[in-house]
Amino acid sequence: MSVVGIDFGNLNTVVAVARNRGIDVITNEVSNRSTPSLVSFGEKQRYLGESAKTQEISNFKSTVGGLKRLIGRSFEDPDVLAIEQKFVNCKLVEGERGDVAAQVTYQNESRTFSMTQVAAMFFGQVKDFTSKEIKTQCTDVVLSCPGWFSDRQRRALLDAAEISAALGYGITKTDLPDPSLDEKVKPRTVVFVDMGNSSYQVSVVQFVKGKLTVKSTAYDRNLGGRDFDEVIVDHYVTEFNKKYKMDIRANPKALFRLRQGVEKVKKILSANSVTMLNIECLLDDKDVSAEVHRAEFLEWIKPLMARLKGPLDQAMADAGISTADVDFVELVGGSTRLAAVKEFLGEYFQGPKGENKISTTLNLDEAVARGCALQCAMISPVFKVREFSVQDWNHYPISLSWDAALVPSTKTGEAGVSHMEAFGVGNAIPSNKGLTLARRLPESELAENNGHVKFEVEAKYDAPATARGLPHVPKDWIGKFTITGIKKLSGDPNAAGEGVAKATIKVKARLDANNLVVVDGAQQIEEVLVAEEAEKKDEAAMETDEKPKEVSAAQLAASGGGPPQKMKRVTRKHDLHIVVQTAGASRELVKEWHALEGEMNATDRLVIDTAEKRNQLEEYVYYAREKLDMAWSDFITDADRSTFSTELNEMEDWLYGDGEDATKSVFVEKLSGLKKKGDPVAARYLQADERPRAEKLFREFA
Ligand code: ATP
Ligand code: K
Ligand code: MG
Repeated sequence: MSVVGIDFGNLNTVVAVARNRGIDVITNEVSNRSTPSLVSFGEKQRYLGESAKTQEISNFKSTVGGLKRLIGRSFEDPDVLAIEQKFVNCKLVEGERGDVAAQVTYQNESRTFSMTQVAAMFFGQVKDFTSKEIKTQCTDVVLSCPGWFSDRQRRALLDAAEISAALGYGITKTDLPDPSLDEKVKPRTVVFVDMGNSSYQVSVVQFVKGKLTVKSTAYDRNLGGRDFDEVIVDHYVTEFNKKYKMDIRANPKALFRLRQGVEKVKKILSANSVTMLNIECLLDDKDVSAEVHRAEFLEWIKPLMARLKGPLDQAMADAGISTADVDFVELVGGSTRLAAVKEFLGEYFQGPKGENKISTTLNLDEAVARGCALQCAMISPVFKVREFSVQDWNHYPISLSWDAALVPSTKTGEAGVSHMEAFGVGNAIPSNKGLTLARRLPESELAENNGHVKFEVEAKYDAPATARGLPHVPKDWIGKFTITGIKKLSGDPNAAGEGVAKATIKVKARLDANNLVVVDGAQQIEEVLVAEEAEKKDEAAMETDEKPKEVSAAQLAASGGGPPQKMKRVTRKHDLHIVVQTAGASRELVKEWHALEGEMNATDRLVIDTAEKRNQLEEYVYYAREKLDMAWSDFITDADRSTFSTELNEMEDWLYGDGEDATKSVFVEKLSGLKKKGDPVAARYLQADERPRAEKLFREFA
């Protein structure tokens, strides 16, 4: 059993595992503590993570990045082409279900993969190196997910986790702090500021012993390190055009290389006041260079720096605190290394005596992954974690609605009410919500539907969500829950007097730990007056909810009941069936993608295995040739040696000629053919070599 946290970053992904002695960051197959979030589609195979990074320039248009930004986005989202396409080298197109998809060349064919699929490919690789490192299957996983993600984006992440198979417990969680903070047991107000490659998030968190409560969250989902790079890029595109007469924007590869060069410059400028930007053969074989000063960089980034304050003010206001109430500020994400950002935050939260509240207790690159692993440990049944609970904060208002025409007045609502805010801004996560609704049961509809009718409840984002930064969600739609099996019950008093029967329905809605709306309970409620005797018999047949209540004579008289002492009011209920439709991919589609992923994975493995077998054959050719000349020479006849040697030479020629594209089984067969010749010689040599040693041993022990 393993308990793993994955910080799925737009640029880098970090994995942590919870173990009995604490939480460790896992290194990947090349021993790095973070892995590029990239997938590259090749002629024969896919390259994932680190190996995709090495293909990024040579396989430019078929290397896909921006997975986190693009997963679960609809193609009609205006940000996709206006913002995201700028940072992604492959072509973005509309895929299944209107989702964003990547168009690439894979196995010499043009192929389209949804971002859910591409993310699943990447998660598969993460799962592989993690399983290797922890020496067990990667089973329970918590994936990080920015608080500003919509329901659609969250569901796509979970779908991707499912497609990659082993992430069976794929649960998302907003960024959580490192568990070590819990050691500071006094109630504390901590502000987490996370700025990574693509977005900026602020959360106000209160720690009380054993409990973390998120007080507010605020975001600028389009402000991150890549935007700081872009202002430098803009500057040098213009300058190099003047200086070297080159149109960098017209050449995507050159633009990408400039962006890479500029990112280095940006990092250096956090510690130095001046540095050089040098790129060899940027365009038309021309090298470019420029001296970049921190002062000018600060000037260029002013418009970006001006955007830092808004989310901070908003978070303070939503939490109902002032900066004076903040004990310390924890920085997370690579871009909080920017000197300008750090200084700004220091000043914003500065204490009355000029204290700097910026704390560096966390490893800013690994804190999120560690928090995810901790969260995973908390929800995993087999892992014992010290009492620690987390209460999250709902960022977008969510409402439930139903068809007003079908719902006349109920006990809890007014006539014609068909909409309610179910989970407002700041609502705790997780949390439950009960709804009591009424449904008319027209005889004609009952007759048409075999005595059963249905009732639909829809979940949507409420209008203010957009102002709070909700990414484009088609029709603000979250999900539809169709409650079926509603029938006309015998003694429903609602039926009396209106000419049309009415059913009372109780719906249980909840905001789950993933911030997803779940409707997983619905019951039809019936209140009936029954004679005490009849009720006892009835109880056996039907589940009764409440204890029978004493009913006043007046009430009974009004309802036309019999003698007061003999009657009881009883609530009966029966469970209704719920059909759920969400913004996630359908079961069938997830299955189809899962199967396709399995095939592509098998192809990759075959390609890798084939290369390995080819290598083994090649190595054996060199090994046997060397041995024939030296160690084996006395153990083979001259004639045999010369044929074997010729065969080895021919094999070498074949390897670099026709054998280049041979299959795995051909390599295996050829290797075993050579070994059939070589092994007996090797055996004779070994025997001869060992005899004197054995004799020596024998003498010593005799
Ligand atoms: P996101 O959180 O947006 O999904 P991510 O988690 O992949 O992205 P991080 O790994 O936290 O991002 O940070 C990467 C960003 O940090 C890059 O844009 C990088 O340029 C920037 N960065 C890293 N080191 C420094 C530094 N020393 N100075 C300035 N920026 C830096
Ligand atoms: K990261
Ligand atoms: Mg990040």
